[in-house]
Amino acid sequence: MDHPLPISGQTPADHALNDPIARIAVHVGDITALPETFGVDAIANAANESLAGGGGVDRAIHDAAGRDELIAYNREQYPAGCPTGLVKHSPALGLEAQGIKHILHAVGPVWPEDDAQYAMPGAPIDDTAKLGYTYADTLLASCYTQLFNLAVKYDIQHLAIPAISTGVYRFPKPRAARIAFGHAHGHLLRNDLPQRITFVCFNEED
Ligand code: AR6
Repeated sequence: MDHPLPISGQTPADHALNDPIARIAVHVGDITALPETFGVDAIANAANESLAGGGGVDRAIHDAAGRDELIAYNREQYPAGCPTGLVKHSPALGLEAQGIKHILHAVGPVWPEDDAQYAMPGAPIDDTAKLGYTYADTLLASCYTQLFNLAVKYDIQHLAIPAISTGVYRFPKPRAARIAFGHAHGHLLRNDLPQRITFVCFNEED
C-alpha cells in the first residue's frame, strides 16, 4: 500500500527505507553508554528549567559530558535557562569521544497533582483525562516537536531520547510513551532527519 504522505522525490526503495516505524527503535540501557555501532550522533536530556544539572538522566549526562564545562556552556548561552516545553542545544563535550556531537536539553513538565488549572475545564485532573486534555500533555508534546525540529536544524542523523518527565517529574509512563511515539511517527512521515530515533529506556518498565 502506498504511504499516505511520502517524502517528496523518493523512489520505492527510498520509501521502504524511510518507513517511519522502521526508523524508530527502543533500547534498554544507559543513554550515556550506548553501543558505538548504533551511530548515535545526538542525545536528548531530561533537564530542568535552570539547565544547571540535576538528578536522574540529567546527572548521568552531565557526568559523562563534563559537569563543570556543560554547566558553564549552558549558563553562558542560556542565562535565563529554558522554559518548560522548550529545548536548548549544546555540544556534547566529553561525550564526543563516543561519536555524539549534540545534546538537546528538553525541559519536560511536572505531572500535576490535583490542580485544576492544569487540565481543560471539565476534564479529570489525573491520568484518566483523555490524551491532550491536560496542559502537561501539551508541554511534553512541545518538547518532542522541538527535539525533532532541532534534529533537522543540526543535521542530526540518529537521535537517542530518554523517557522525558517520567522519573522525578512523575508523568505517567504509558501516557508519555503515546505522546513520544505519536510525535516521532508524525515527524518521520514528513522529514528525512533524523534518519533514526532510538527511545532509550533505563529499565524494562520504562
Ligand atoms: N539513561 C537513560 N535513562 C535514564 C538514565 C540514564 N542514564 N537515568 C535515568 N533514566 P528523570 P524527569 C530515566 O527523573 O522525570 C532531574 O533532576 C529514568 O528511569 O531523569 O524528566 C532534572 O534535572 C526515567 O525513566 O527526569 C530535572 O530536575 C527518565 O530517565 C528532573 O530530574 C526520566 O527521569 C527531570 O525529571
